[in-house]
This record gives sequence, structure tokens and C-alpha cells, in this order.
Amino acid sequence: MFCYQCQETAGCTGCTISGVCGKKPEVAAMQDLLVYVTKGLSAVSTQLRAEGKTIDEAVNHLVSVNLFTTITNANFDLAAIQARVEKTLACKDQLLQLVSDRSLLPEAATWKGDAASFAVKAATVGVLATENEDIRSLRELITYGLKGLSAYSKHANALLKDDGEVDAFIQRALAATLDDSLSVDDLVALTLETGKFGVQGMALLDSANTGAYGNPEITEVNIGVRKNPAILISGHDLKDLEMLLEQTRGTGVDVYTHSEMLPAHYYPFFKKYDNFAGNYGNAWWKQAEEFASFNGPILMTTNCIVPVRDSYKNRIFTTGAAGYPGVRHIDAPYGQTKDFSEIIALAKTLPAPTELETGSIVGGFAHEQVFALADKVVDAVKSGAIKKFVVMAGCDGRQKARSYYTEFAEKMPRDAVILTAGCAKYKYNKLNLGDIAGIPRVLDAGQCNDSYSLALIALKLKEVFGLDDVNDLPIAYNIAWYEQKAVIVLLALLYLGVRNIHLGPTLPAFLSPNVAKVLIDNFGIAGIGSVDDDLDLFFEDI
Ligand code: FS2
Ligand code: SF4
Repeated sequence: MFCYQCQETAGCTGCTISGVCGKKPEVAAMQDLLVYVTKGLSAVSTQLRAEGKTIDEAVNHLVSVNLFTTITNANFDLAAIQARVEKTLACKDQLLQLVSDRSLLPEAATWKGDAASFAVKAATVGVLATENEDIRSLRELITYGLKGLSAYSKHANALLKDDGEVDAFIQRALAATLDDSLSVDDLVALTLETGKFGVQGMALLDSANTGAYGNPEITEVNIGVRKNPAILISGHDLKDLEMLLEQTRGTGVDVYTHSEMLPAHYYPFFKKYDNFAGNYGNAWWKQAEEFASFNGPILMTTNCIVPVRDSYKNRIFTTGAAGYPGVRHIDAPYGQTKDFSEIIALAKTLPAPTELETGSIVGGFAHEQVFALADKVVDAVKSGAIKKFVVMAGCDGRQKARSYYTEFAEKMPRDAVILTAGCAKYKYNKLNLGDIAGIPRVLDAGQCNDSYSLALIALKLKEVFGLDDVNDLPIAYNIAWYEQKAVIVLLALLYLGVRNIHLGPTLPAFLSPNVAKVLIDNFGIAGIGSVDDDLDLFFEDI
């Protein structure tokens, strides 16, 4: 196997024996094959669009769920991934019959195979199949961005929202990664275009979420526990949460959020559920201990799953793109209600959660809420009470080096404010960093996809202060990444013109030295240093 798509890749170069994440070589191979056949399907659908034919929404959804399935920590279930390969090949074969001109199609578009041939084929189509390291680097950078974009698109689809342009782009760009005639420059341009559609995809999800559930508002979220039996819901899918809350209403079973589901509390819609009890625990990587002490059933709606321990194996469930061998998977056809009664019945037989902590945390600073506070924020900046904002969005992770972010937050000047989104927040959202004139020093916009809100807030401030360039704002970017959704967030920020983003705790292994140089020279991308050096660097002007 060879996989280097996440920040925790072995030795900062690539997982070759088994994944640091727990992904086994046979699962890695089947994921490689799934990406390959999805690219083949995308080449066919892109050719059909070029011939003026319409592509069914079901094909778009298949492509995005396939890519989502291969995101780090989303799906470890070999049989489920193989079933996706088979479904994709069948779909592609049908579409292939409609193509008038097959002369430009790549091999992936016409390849056929059955289960017996999958392992052999998979060994020839992985990351290392592209020999030139710069072309490989750009193809993977684009593919990982598309994986992140597909995840966001899939969440919007769950709320019955689609953007055909985004889907057509995902497929066109996937097909382009098979095209040997494209140069490094062509692929750099496609990378930036991926960022453009990243913005469009995040805007789609933002409007789907806010359309269904209202605009996030300042909310205090309980981090303690009640005495009722309960279900813990993790991941990013708000539609799954809605279905679970509807079905648990009045049953005596509480629902708690975990990790990236925390921001659901900020939406007005979910406040009507009395049994929506609070947030339990921290970021994804602490789940083994936290799921054990939660005592009740756990529903994983997306990544990030870590290898499941026996202590909770019988009470964890997956849905959507998520999967784990031996773990029950609950799903429903597109647009239909999932039946969570089995989880609820199990919850009733289990004890209430063991308390981990008490108190509350505050969040809900997405774009509309911050716009409502704009006068206050602008006054604080003009008076000098707030001298700088630091965008610290992205992911949390296991590596000890990530204590950098906690220390950075603690040592920041008292007149600086953190803008955050994603599970990166758990490194500092319980520190009690105080407030500036009533504005908390950690403003949490929501999930990683709500980095879109942070971009809108920056653009709004640019307008209010009458600036021409978003980089003239007193905003620095110190972003933590782990998996491929952070890649699309990064590409989206680059597309919006944001410069000098610091990315840590390490730069991606999939950036070849030349591709890294392009990002450094053109966009000022940098890694992180020591906390003290970076504080000097970020705050040298205040
Ligand atoms: Fe955190 Fe994991 Fe949000 Fe990432 S929960 S690293 O999926 O997408 O961020
Ligand atoms: Fe390794 Fe990350 Fe790939 Fe898992 S997802 S195999 S940890 S690079």
C-alpha cells in the first residue's frame, strides 16, 4: 500500500505497511480502486456532458459518496468499499453505452473487472502509478481537495440541495487527473479552480444548513451530563442529527454531540428538542476513552472513526459514507428517513453517561451572528481593543506537536482574538481565554466547512474598513490540518486571495518540493515554527 493523504502519514512520507489511522493494506487497495473507477465514471460523465447529454443526479451523488468514503477515517469496511466499486462499474457501463465518441476516453473509463481481478488491478492504479513526482503531487492535491468538496456536497445533498455545476466540476477535474497531456502549469491552474469550486460547494452547504436549521447564534453548550440514558452522535451530518432527535423525542433518551457535531447546538432549529442535552468529550482522536465512558450507543455519521475497541464495539453504529467492519450500518435510500429505532432501543437498556467535565462552552459565531455584532467588532478594532484576529481553523489530531496550538492560544497577546471552525477548536475552546469588550477571545463559527463563514467575515471586514485587499486586514492565518476537508478549505482560501497561510503541524507529505515551492512563492504558504518564534512573527506589527 501507499497512502500519504493525511497529516499523520507514517514518517511524514507515506504509510506503506499499514495506515497510522488503522487502515489495512487490503482496504487501502480497495480505496485506490474505488478512486480509480470513480475517475473512470467521471471521464464518461464528462464526455457525455461535452456531447450535450444530461447526467442524472444519482450519478453525481454516487461520485461524491465514493470520494467521501475514501477520506481518512471514514470507512474501514472492505466489503462496503468493494460493493461501491461494483456499483460504480455497473453505472459506468450503462453510461458508456450512451457515449458517441470514445476516442478520447482514458483506460479507466473502459476498464471492466470482477471481484477476482480487483486486487491485481488495485496494485497498478494507486498513487505511485504516476511516476513524475510533481504531476503526482498535483494530481493528489486536486484529488484530495475534491474528496473534501465531495464530503461537503454530500451533506448538502442529504438536505436535498444540489449544485450541478459543482458536481460537473468534480467529475471534470477527476477525469483531468487521468489525462497525461496536462502539464504542471495546467494542473496548477486546475488546483486553483478546485479552490473556486470549494468556495461554491461550501456556499451550497452553508445555504442548505442555514435554510433548513436557521442561522447559528451565540449559544452556551452544556459539557456536563444528565442522568438519562443517552445516544452520542458524531461526525458532520446535520440531517442525521435531525432524524435522531425526531425519533428520540419523548422517549426518555437524551442525545449528546461529539467532536464536529458540537456546532449543531448553535442552530435555532435544534433548540426545540428538550432531550438535546449537550456536548460530550473532545475531538475525534480521544474517542476510544470517551466512547467507553459514554456508556450508551454512538452513531458515527462521517469520519473520523478510530479503530473500534471491544469496550464499545456492540454499541457503535455507522451511517452514510462511514463504515467499520463488524459495526452495524444503518442507512436509507436518498431522501428517505433512516430508522434509528434499534439505537434508541439499545440506549434504553444502558446506563447514563459517566461525567467527564462540567460547565459550558460558547459558540455560534457564524457569518450572520458576527455581522449582527459588526458594529461592536469594528469599534473594538478602531479603538485598538482588538489588535488582531488569528484564524485557527481546521482539524485536531493525535500528534503531541499539536500542543503548539494550545500554547499559542494561551500565550497570544490579550488583545488578539481567535476565529475558529472545525475540530481544531478543541485545543483551546475550554481554556477560558476571556473576552474583549464582551466579545469572546475564541469565536467558534462551527464545523470545518464553516470556514466559509470565516471567509465571509473577512470579506465583510474588508468592505467595512474600505480596503482593496483582504490581506491588508489585521488577520493572520495559523491553520491546523489533518484530513482532506482541510485541503479544500485551504484551496478555497487561496482562491479567495488569502496569502501567508501557516499550515501545521507539518506540511503535507503529498507536496513535492517543486509544488511546495509554487505554493510558497505564489501564496506565501509556510509551516509553523516554535510558539515563541511564531508569536513574534504573527504579532510583530502590534
Ligand atoms: Fe475534524 Fe475529522 Fe471536520 Fe476533519 S472530525 S479532522 O473530519 O472534517 O475536521
Ligand atoms: Fe496513512 Fe493517513 Fe493514509 Fe491512514 S489516511 S493510511 S494514516 S496517510
